[in-house]
Amino acid sequence: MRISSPKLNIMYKACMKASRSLIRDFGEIENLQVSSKGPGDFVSSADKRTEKIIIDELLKAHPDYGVLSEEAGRLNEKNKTNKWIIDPIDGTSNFLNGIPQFAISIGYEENNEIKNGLIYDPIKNELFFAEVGSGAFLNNSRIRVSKKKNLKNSLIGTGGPRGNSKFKNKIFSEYLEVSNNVEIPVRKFGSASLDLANVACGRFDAFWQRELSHWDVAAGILIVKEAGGFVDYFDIDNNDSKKLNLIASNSLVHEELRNLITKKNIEKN
Ligand code: 2AM
Ligand code: CA
Repeated sequence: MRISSPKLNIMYKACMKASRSLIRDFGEIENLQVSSKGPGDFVSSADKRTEKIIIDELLKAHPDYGVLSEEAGRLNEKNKTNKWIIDPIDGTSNFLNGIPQFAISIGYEENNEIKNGLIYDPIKNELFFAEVGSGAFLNNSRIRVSKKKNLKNSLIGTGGPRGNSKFKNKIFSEYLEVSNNVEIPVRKFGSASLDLANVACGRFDAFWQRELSHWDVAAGILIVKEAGGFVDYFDIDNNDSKKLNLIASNSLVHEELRNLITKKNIEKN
């Protein structure tokens, strides 16, 4: 692996240690699915176990750094300068159902700017990573976003809504609008971090999703940008800065996708 940055090295080690336990847990889920008990609580304990390994390793290297993580919330809140942003299992529903599409996502933020990002798919053994200003990589190779020029021929991913979303109608109408303007059906793979990784390496031409959290996308945003892509936000809710509505794509189809999603005749609630 061509990781020369000290920060990425720390993130990589923490991720690899956690992924060994995560892979074991995933194997166990496949067994539990055929048992009468079902996976149930086991999944949330797998989430917590993975998270603990990652946080312990990251804080071993920098005990005073802040942490924002999906299950554990915030740690070391006094430190406003340095922060690890962690999603121990992104794609939890896939994981729970034995579907091999989930990832560990770790971002490092300094003075509110994401400096390093790493997304690891332990099933495909694919490691996506980037350091600001140094390009984006998949395992040993440099990656770039696609060169697709027209949205019509693009392969696009999206996600959501959750059952309790207040924006279900909006989300469905955006989905319809985009679907009516592309030839290849829109994909919903259920792991936002891997969707962003797919944009970064050119498998997807674009991705959009509402109501994402910082830990879902911190690493992915940097990786897409470092791969030459565009990331921006739509319909920003000033009352809820924790929920991100994101568009990520190559720069060539960005405007076209953005226009469709923000079109005036789209359902407003
Ligand atoms: P999770 O698996 O860690 O919960 C599914 O569409 C993808 O979006 C997953 O990466 C999921 O993360 C993430 N996600 C986060 N918040 C979501 C929301 N409010 N609705 C739908 N998906 C959400
Ligand atoms: Ca997530």
